[in-house]
Amino acid sequence: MPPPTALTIAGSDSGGGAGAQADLKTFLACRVHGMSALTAVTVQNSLGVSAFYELPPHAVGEQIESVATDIGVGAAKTGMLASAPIMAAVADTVQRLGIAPFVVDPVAASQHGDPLLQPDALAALRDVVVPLATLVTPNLGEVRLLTGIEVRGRYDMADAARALHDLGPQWVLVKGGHLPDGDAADLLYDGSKFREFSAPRHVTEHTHGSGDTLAAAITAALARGADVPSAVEFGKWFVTGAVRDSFPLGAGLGPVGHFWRVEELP
Ligand code: PXL
Repeated sequence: MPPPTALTIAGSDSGGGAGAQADLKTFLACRVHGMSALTAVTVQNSLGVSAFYELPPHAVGEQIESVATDIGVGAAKTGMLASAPIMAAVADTVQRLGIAPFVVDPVAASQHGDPLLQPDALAALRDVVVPLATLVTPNLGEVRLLTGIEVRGRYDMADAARALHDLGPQWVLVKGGHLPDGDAADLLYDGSKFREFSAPRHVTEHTHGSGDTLAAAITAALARGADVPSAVEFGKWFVTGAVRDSFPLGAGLGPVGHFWRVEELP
């Protein structure tokens, strides 16, 4: 029996810790066959992103169409989408081919704060891509960019989730990991019910790729047939282990460890 399949629509991280590389490593560790439609290539190491080069929007759409019409896509996720024209191509292709479940990680900047979106692309992310999502997974910086809401504590997270849900996705996961203290708590909302997912916080600066890894693990679980709350629970468990297993690399920020569920070799 072939494994379930998952597709990432994302940018390449030459350092291997985030982006499409993190997604594919996560898919492997979660035992799904990973596929990729690259949107852009970043020039990046542990010190940051020094440049990125976009693919033509039609090339992004063609990659998605090629794998969806032959191999099939059990679930898909987006990461760095780079520009409004690429977002339009992704939205058009995903809608036309009925690709679902569709997880949108609304990536706007790297862990170092380097922008991963053209300045005019935020409106397209909010108006064209987020409304198609089965689940959207913003961190608190992305919440502010998408809704204008500044989350300062747990109580603001519910308001933020409501505002995000009003943009049109089926489910919203507001990630509270950037709040200053307490456990790393995320809030899931489907327009009627809130559910909190909490995990002990591991203090490390080596968290490059943690958001991508969470969204990819959720996508893998959806590809394996889980419903959204179970997939989020699985994703939270997977990324918590990966953050615990993160490691230093280069002179800057190291990545989360995708090996932690992979068995030792003889
Ligand atoms: O972690 C967000 C992210 C997504 N995609 C690419 C990235 C990063 C962060 O650096 O480089 C390609």
